[in-house]
Amino acid sequence: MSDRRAASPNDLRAFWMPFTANRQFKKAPRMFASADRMHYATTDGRRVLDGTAGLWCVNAGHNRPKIVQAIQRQAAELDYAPSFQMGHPGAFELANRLTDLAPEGLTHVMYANSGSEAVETALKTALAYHRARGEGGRFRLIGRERGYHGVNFGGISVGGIVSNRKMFGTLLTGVDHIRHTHDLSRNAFTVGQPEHGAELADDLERLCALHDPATIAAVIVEPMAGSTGVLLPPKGYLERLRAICDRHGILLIFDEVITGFGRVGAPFGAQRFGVTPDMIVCAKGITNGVIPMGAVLVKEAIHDAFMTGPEHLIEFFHGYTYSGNPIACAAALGTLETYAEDGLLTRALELEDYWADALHSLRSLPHVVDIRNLGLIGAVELAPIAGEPTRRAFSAFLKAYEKGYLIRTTGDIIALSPPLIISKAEIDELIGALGEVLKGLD
Ligand code: PXG
Repeated sequence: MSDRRAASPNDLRAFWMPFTANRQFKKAPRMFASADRMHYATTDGRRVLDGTAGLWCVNAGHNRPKIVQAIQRQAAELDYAPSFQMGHPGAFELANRLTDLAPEGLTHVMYANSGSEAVETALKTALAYHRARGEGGRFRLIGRERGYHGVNFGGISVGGIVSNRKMFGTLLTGVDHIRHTHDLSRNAFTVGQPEHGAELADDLERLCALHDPATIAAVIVEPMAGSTGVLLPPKGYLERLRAICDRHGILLIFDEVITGFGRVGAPFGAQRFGVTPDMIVCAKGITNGVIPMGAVLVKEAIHDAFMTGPEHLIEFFHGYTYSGNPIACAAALGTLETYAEDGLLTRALELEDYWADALHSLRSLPHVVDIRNLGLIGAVELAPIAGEPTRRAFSAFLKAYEKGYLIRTTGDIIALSPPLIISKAEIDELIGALGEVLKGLD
């Protein structure tokens, strides 16, 4: 080990950590020093099983040679190339590979550097698409309660997580939200997609009636809401949303930052759920989390609507310094190769029943009010401690970490999303440990 890795940092003040209880963390830091396959190693020399694929992104597990080598090679060969008015082969190659994986009809790719940026890209594309077609009166964007679409202004405006919105003023205008689909009274402890709630899609008709559907540009939803605590689409719900969008000429955007790249047992949630949106937003698993990257996949007609006017003119005034960054593209190509070689884009489906059985075995443990699963995603919802929301789940997170397991919590919901290379024995181990943690909670 190098000194830098072995030494424990002696001053933690300067780094203001994101989405973190900073004061709590800095009193008792949790530091990772290295990672391989299913495990992290901490700076104090312990092994931690990664029950969350980092932050839902390390789908192929850590330290995968194809990805590491692709990055090393690319850095030495072409470290950076401008993406405005210039190109490099990797960006085109990756776009082709992504459209090969995507549902039919999604034929073009724009790059960003995170899920949040990809969301902004999709929302702006929707507005500009309608305007390019002479329907500039479609200016409204519709999201969903409890939706998470990153942390930039467009994303938090269409997003529906109160704590991510309330500090930030007026947000975007012309935004409204349909209801979320979480309904414990009818769907608690369902294995897989819930039976009840397809009719909640009709809430979009309510907003159409309220605003005039001809003013709505796009609806954005996560096909399965991840960050808010794993809310699955009721059977028939996404189909119904698609039909309403079609009826009114509204674009449907799936935010697949979490559901993309094998997490739900298919390359994209769109394929798992059998519903094709007009745009797919993705990030995270696109590079196995190793290098920041996001992307938006769009339908042919959306792209084509911009390809008018004199050919020397820029068609869409949008993009980032790092759009299609060569090292990110190389990482993504190495990632897609790894997924293909290991069959990871469908492995979650193969493991789904085993995973569900293990997870649902926790049903009768203290404080558990619901268990949800799909692909290699799981959630255990706990009853909150009266007057102290989030404390119970956070204490489960800390206890699990002490035992050598990384889990995630949001509110009083524990979310699991292990790398797709997890073995059955490791599933047993992870769920067994979580069971022990739950038994010990106040
Ligand atoms: N859309 C969705 C659906 C997401 O889940 C983003 C957009 C934003 O991506 P970036 O790359 O800008 O963070 C996300 C991110 C968690 C967790 O534990 C989830 C996310 C990020 C961090 C933690 O639920 N989702």
